[in-house]
Amino acid sequence: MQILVTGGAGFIGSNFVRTVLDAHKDVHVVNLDKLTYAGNLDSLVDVSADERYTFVRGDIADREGVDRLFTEQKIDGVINFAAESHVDRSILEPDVFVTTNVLGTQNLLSLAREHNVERFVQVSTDEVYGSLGPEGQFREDTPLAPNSPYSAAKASADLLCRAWFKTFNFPVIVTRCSNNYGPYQFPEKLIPLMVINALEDKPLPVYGDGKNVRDWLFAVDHCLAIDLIYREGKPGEVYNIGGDCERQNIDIVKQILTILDRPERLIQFVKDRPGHDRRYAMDTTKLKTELHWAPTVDFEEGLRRTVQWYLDNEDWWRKVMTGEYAEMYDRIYGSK
Ligand code: NAD
Ligand code: TDX
Repeated sequence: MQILVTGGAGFIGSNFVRTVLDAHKDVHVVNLDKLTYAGNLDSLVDVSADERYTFVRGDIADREGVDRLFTEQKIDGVINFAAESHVDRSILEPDVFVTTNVLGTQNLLSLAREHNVERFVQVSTDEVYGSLGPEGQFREDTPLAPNSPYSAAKASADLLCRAWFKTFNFPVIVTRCSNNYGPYQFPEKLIPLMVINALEDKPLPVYGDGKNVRDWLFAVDHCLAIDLIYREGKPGEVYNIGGDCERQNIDIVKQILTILDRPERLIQFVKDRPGHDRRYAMDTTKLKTELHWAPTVDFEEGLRRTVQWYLDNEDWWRKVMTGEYAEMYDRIYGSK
């Protein structure tokens, strides 16, 4: 079986490529990635020589390029991770979020259908449901109410997937996962950004009152869920994935400082993110009861492993924190 993984050089995609090659000896993976600022082949050095792995540089929104790929390679299934993924960037530069997350997904769906691909998993997010108050959880039938340009673009792609199933009977499954953390995450996201700033003795910028809640899942557990859903999920369905692990941002930041033995005076409360969703929490009953999935790494253990990974892999993160990173950092935090 040969699968096309898009965005495989990113955080979750690279964890997925490794997980799937480890788990299934009969699987070949083609990784199509544009290598934006977030794509990094250093995250895949350990699999790059595997004969079951092929890398193709390209854009999911490029019709000719993707058509050529489907013509040259027999692709049985697609797992679409490729996206612009950072909410703060979507507030500053929304256009590319629509181009990649919406038009890119539509291009992939169209060409996958033309080439008779048998399975398509769209990797989506809990953010499409919007924001929760203090009670309740998102279910698969919770109405979509995205609040950021990022989540609006992801929700649009989810709706295109729905249409491809309803109109064309194309076998698409949508997965919606909560916040991931773990090795290889780009240091613009909360956990790696705080770890690296703490290591460098820089201020840790906490938005608003720091009491926004996210539901955290170790990335490999997300990857195992997607692999299971790819194999056993029902076409046309949506599956929530989450860690049953709600934490306030401020508590995570303090936990990181404790692990690193750094002082809390590094914490700096800054201007809130516009449209900042207050709380996310996922009801994962469907995935647990129908496909018997459960997370394997608990948060405290996963956070320790993640912090240790950044301590052990300074070369990896120093390389990605070059010119573009510093410029974007100033644009996001300079105004806060
Ligand atoms: P990431 O930003 O780390 O990686 C994205 C990857 O996609 C990069 O390798 C990038 O080069 C590639 N890419 C971007 N535009 C492309 C294009 N036009 N064509 C081909 N490749 C392109 O993102 P991530 O955190 O690994 O997220 C992966 C997917 O999971 C995304 O679809 C995201 O919406 C979803 N998701 C992420 C989280 C999370 O907490 N990170 C949670 C739920 C869902
Ligand atoms: O500097 C920061 N300070 C801060 O307080 C950053 C970067 C974040 N935050 C807060 C904002 C959020 O409440 O931390 C929380 C997590 O922020 P991010 O890491 O930016 O993630 P989030 O906005 O929750 O979105 C993530 O989870 C869902 C991913 O980036 C998305 O791709 C995914 O779909």
